Amino acid sequence: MDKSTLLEIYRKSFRTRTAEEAVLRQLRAGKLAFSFYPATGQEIAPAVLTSLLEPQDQMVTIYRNIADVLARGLSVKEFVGECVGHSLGVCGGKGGGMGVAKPELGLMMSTGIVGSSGVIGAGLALAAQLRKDNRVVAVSMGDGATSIGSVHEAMLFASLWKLPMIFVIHNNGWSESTPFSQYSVLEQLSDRAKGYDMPGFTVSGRDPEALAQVFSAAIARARAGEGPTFIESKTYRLCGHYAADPAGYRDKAEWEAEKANDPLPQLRARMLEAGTSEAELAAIEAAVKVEVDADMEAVTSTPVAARTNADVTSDVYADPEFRPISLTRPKAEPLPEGPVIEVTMRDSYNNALHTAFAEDERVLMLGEDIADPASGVVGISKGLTNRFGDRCRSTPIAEQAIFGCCVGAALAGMKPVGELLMMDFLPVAMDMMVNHAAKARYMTGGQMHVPMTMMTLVGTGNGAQHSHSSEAWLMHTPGLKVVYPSNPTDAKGLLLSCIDDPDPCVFVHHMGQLFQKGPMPEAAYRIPLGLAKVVREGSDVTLIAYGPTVADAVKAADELAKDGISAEIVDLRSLVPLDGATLLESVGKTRRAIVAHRATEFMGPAGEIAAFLHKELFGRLKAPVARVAGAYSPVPKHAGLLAMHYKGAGAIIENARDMLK
Ligand SMILES: Cc1ncc(C[n+]2csc(CCOP(=O)(O)OP(=O)(O)O)c2C)c(N)n1
Repeated sequence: MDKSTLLEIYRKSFRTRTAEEAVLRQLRAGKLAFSFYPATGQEIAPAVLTSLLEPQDQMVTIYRNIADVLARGLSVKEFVGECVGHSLGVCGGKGGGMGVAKPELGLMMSTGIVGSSGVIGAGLALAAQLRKDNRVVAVSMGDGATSIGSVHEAMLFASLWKLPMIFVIHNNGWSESTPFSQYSVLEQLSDRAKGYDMPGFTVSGRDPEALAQVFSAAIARARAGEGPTFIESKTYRLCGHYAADPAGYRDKAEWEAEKANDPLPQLRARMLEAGTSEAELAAIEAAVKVEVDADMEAVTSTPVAARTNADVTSDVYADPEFRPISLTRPKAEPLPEGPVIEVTMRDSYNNALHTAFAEDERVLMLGEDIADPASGVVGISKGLTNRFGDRCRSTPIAEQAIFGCCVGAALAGMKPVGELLMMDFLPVAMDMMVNHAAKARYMTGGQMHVPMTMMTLVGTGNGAQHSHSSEAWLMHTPGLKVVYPSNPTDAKGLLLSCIDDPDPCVFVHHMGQLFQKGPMPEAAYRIPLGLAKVVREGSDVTLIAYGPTVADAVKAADELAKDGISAEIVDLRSLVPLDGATLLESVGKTRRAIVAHRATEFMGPAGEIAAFLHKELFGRLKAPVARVAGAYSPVPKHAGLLAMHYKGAGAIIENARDMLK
């Protein structure tokens, strides 16, 4: 290694250590307060890695990120400011230390969810591969993280698709307070790579030359399109898990011995032995201390900029004015002129996907069995692979990686669509949707966004684990949008809007509707999210429905008309954002409302809608808002039980008659 490179590695490592010590001093003095995860003893590997990466390369790091982000060039002020939640922080203080990102430096995300850096990095690498932009993605994580499933999913995807990425495992001997020997059956973690046919290396994290050798080879391999490498950098965590951790769980003598063997002074000593002068090192150290002191002084002495109530809810969605229930309707363009064809819901989804793929090269689709000739279990992706190649890919059965890749690819500026075969599998993908897709914009203070779409099917009638409608879980997550169409015209327009949308969207569709036919304009068009549709006008009661319950409402309205009851039907189309304006207009007129959905009634969407109507129309309603929804049970297989689980049109009719008695 040439002298100037080694000096730069020393400078970076020393800078991390100096910043860390300065933070610890301030924490102990009570001048700063935050959860701090020092990387004492782990500074050298990030310094080496970042001196080999190119400016276009990207990194995804974890909560113990100080060494990674400072080595990549983040200022101490930006890092410490963010950790404290200061407005000087790189994300304006919204993310905190676990949310550090600066895309101009290739720092795409830090995550506090152990192991998730792997699948997100795989998505960034997939984008790099599809765009052929000569970019390598390095993901870092701890040794403990290699136990979690998503890391294995990431390794499989990376190896299978030869993604340009590097897994950097900082094995510091501890997973919180659990020593390596108590959770690993392997002596060296790099052996995990064998299971994925990936080169794996274990190297001393205190040896710049050895690290540079494996990192250079891995970077070259990734850039050449040969795929990922797994590198375990062996160190010892010289600090507690967090700053104030007394680490009483570990052997004192062992800890003292490791401290005496601190890699940083030892590197310094070796450099002196090899001919670097004391003056050269002292000059580097003095400059670093001046920089760190100035930045720490800035954080401790600059007042935190005042924030407003509006700042709490900005950076959740692209639109800073976004409200989950909107009182202003978005503007809709008229449907296009030209041929209108009769298609099934399935064909309308397929048509929308073909339109999106043809219009924009950034659109891609991932999911199980979706490539031609299978074209998905229900055929939604038919013809996409034949026409657009591997932008539409079948994946292994690995929902964390499917949606992690969607998050990563979206962070890189792609517009991924991930298919979640059935909504019952949502818990498996939930970390990616809830902790990453939904929170990325907020945690990065609006620097990053995740324009991805999850398409998911409900109601297969195949029992408790293949039929449940869980849209309320998603609606309860700030940062996600949720839509649910009821007919082919809306399905195409809403799906195209989801794919265009700068925020993560979930597009829910129902098995019972898949082969229902209806008209659909052939040309491309969009239907804005947050715009409900009055399907039928009426004066006595408003039936509020979405997806398959719109058909139930129509059936009920036909029956009620025979009794002389005039029902208005509102098809919500979009659940987040919810079109409060249309709801108020309709229910303000009829003064009675019934909300119908197949999701569980308790804590379901209808509860929120009822609360909204009761508050806004207090004193004007002629009856409490009624709900027709799923029973408080899993969805049964037995047809008779199923009919009682969600009672459909019959219950809507009964409630309306009761209200109008
Ligand atoms: C999914 C998840 N589970 C548990 C935790 C709690 N947790 C935070 S750090 C940590 C230990 C991680 O150890 P390791 O991956 O070795 O990284 P290190 O802290 O040593 O850098 C755990 C279990 C978490 N943040 N995320």
